[in-house]
Amino acid sequence: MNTRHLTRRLTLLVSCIVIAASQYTRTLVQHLNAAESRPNVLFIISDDLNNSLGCYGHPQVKSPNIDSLADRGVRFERSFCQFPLCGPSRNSMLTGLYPNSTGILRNSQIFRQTIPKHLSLSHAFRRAGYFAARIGKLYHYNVPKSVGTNGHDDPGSWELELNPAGCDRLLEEPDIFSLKKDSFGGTLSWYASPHGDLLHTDGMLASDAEWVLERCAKDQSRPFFLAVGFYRPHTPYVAPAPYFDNYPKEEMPLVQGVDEDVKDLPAHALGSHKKEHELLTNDLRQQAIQAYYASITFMDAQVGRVLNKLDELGLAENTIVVFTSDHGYHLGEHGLWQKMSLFEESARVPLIIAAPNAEGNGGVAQTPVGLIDLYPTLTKLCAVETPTNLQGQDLGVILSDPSEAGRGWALSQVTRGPRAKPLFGFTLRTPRWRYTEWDSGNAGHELYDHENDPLEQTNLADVAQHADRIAEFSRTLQKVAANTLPESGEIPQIREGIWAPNLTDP
Ligand SMILES: [Ca+2]
Ligand SMILES: [Ca+2]
Repeated sequence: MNTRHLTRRLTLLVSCIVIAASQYTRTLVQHLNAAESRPNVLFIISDDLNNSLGCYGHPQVKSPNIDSLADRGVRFERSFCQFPLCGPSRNSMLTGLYPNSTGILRNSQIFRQTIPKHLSLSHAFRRAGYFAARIGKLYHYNVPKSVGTNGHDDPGSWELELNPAGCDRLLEEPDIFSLKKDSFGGTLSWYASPHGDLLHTDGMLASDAEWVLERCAKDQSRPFFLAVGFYRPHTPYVAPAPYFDNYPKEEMPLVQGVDEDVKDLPAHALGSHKKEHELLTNDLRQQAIQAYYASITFMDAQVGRVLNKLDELGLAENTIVVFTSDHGYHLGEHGLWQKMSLFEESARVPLIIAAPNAEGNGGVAQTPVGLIDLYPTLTKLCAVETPTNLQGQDLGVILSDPSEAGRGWALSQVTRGPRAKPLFGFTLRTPRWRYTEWDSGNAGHELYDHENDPLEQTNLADVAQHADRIAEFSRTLQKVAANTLPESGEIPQIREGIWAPNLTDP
């Protein structure tokens, strides 16, 4: 090799080193810049809230604060929980796994008993250096009895936990009307309280959130993940009396034609019916709806306080705001009340994501999405390391362009029958159709055409004209449902004695 050749090779080598070094420096700088400008997250969740909100087109319910958040973010028209019950839904949402992979199919359990090493959403943020705080209900609580405690919480998910309890929990239970004496949480129950907003648990939650935000504004050395879990409109529907005045009882809508509607339904579709609901008169139904709507508007006012504080402190421009609910809620449709059905009213939830500077802000996404999608969406938006086994989709592309189709469907499930050997119901929602199977179709199936039947009153599952469509939906549903299982193919079981998170070997 002559000298000229050697010199050329050396020059090339040095050039490569210089280019590589400059690329490394650039990547490092980009990384550091990204770390410095990492957005905060304000995650707001309401309990048992269906889509009775102004921004979802409800003709009566007043929700000005949530509506204005929808105006500045992306509103998901078709968002669905994965299981219409607090505990299973929240565990799924906060782990990014389907209930069949968390093993949490009931209340009063937590994923640390089944898959203790999995990182929860806020735990992932903590590991990336975020300050993660919880105020109120994020994991399951027995409402109202465990309001004011940690409930069935996961301590490893948070650095700070605040559990206020207001007059609705500490003072007013003797005054609450209930369909079932002395039962408030699982039963229709309500009360127009003489006490003002700030004395109620949700008012105190908002005050606590204001206080935490002030602390975060003062010390911006770390970004924050602040989760605020309001209890209303979960039963008992207790709200300050003036909110009831928005909703004259006689103007509350009553569902008609239930006897005719239920004739084409498999028994399990109505399996969430409760005996005490037979005590309802039209007058009581209207009282219940009035109180439910009043509780929504009261909760909305508290959401407004938190959002106003975020603006006032100058934090809004670098904070992603999420607003959602853990599942929907029936107010008499198909004769059903509350949750645990696979109909639209029970499976559907409001979902608004306002990410600063997202190109789709102000838009509406029509494609079906799920609460399971929140985890990968938020971690990606904040460049937080995401566990590889998450089962949802990153909604980032939809936040940029709400007309993006994304995955194109959402899956929800529920159980019926004995706890030891439950029967499963799965439902698949596409932009136009809902298809439901009970026990893989052995215990009935349902098909609804939302283009012509948004109230799901006509079950088309046995209509010959739809036979091919049903066969195709059935194949898809069974494949999608099988994919909700973890790699082992088995639903994780509760392991006795495990509760505390494993913080040292996650
Ligand atoms: Ca709930
Ligand atoms: Ca029907």
